[in-house]
Amino acid sequence: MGLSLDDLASGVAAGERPALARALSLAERDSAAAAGLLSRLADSLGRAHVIGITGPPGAGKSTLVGVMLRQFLEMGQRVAVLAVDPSSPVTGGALLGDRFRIGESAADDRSFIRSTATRGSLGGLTGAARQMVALMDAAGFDLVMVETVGTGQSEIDVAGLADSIVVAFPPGLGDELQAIKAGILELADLLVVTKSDTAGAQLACQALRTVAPLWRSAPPIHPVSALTGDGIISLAEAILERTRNPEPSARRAARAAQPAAASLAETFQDLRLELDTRLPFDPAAGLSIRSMDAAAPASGLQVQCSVRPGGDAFQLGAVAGALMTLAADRKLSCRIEDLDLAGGRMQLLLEHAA
Ligand SMILES: Nc1nc2c(ncn2[C@@H]2O[C@H](COP(=O)(O)OP(=O)(O)OP(=O)(O)O)[C@@H](O)[C@H]2O)c(=O)[nH]1
Ligand SMILES: [Mg+2]
Repeated sequence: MGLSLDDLASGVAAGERPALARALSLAERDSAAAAGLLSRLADSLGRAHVIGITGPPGAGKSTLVGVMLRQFLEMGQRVAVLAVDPSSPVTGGALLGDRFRIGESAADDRSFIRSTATRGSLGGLTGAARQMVALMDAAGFDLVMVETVGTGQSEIDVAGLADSIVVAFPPGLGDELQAIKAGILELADLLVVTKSDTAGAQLACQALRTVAPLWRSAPPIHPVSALTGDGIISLAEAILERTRNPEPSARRAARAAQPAAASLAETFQDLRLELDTRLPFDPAAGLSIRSMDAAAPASGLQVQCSVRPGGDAFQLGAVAGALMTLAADRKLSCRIEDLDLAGGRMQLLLEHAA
């Protein structure tokens, strides 16, 4: 209490844990004050590699984050974790064998775990969560891991925030769910099949391998088990490899760029053309993609997609995924408003990102 923003900023920049904890609470309750704090921390921003971890409820994200935290610490990294709307805590302990345990004191010095509840009802990441990630970055962590549950909008948000996007995919999802998740998969830099110790994990890997080449850059697939530790080291190495690769910051810069002054309708025509050159759609599916109310650009653009009766409705997932990525590249958001796989219809909404 009574600490000035200047004092708080220097505490955060010096990596002092109490200052960081206080700054994070400030971001949760007063975004204007947090913005003032972040403006004082401008010189300390942009150094951390932000890892977004998303995926459907119960995929094993929190468990994975806990295991990865310990693995990264063992690799000499300083790691902060932000769990957004967690339904289970990130502990890193519950499932792990001894070989993944490290001294608690070492973990204390070089790691920081925080949960936050977002106020957004759509499951999107709030400004507060973004500010919290920036504060963790300013505090000098090498890596910031952000866990968000995959409900739709949050993946798009995390995509704009993260340098590496990990999508956790549990074994045992049926065909239908797979198609819905296709939109999420398109955003992935790394696909992880969790719980590789369980039956069905191999099938899930196979299913992903057949789907992945549809995306414009097929992400690598990592089967991992938090229970046995299998695959954890190679996943951690793959992520660290990305921190050494200049592509992520270029991508972040591209995403941070100002949106073009084009109208949504113009941009959609653009997206539509690009989509055709990116995705090898099966002509037999009789795919139609069109925008509805181009006359009212301010309120977002409705996009209707359909396949002909008996056509492969799975293509709708591919369309959604591709449009989401192309939209994100242009600082637009694209989300699924309605999906009727049986009827072969899908409705998307394209908007300027908040
Ligand atoms: N067998 C096995 N079970 C796992 C593994 N990882 C996680 N689980 C179990 O899967 C369940 C869900 O794990 P969580 O880590 O809470 O999943 P989550 O994706 O964070 O879940 P939400 O935050 O609720 O979306 C728990 O019962 C875990 O113990 C694994 O590698 N193997
Ligand atoms: Mg969780």
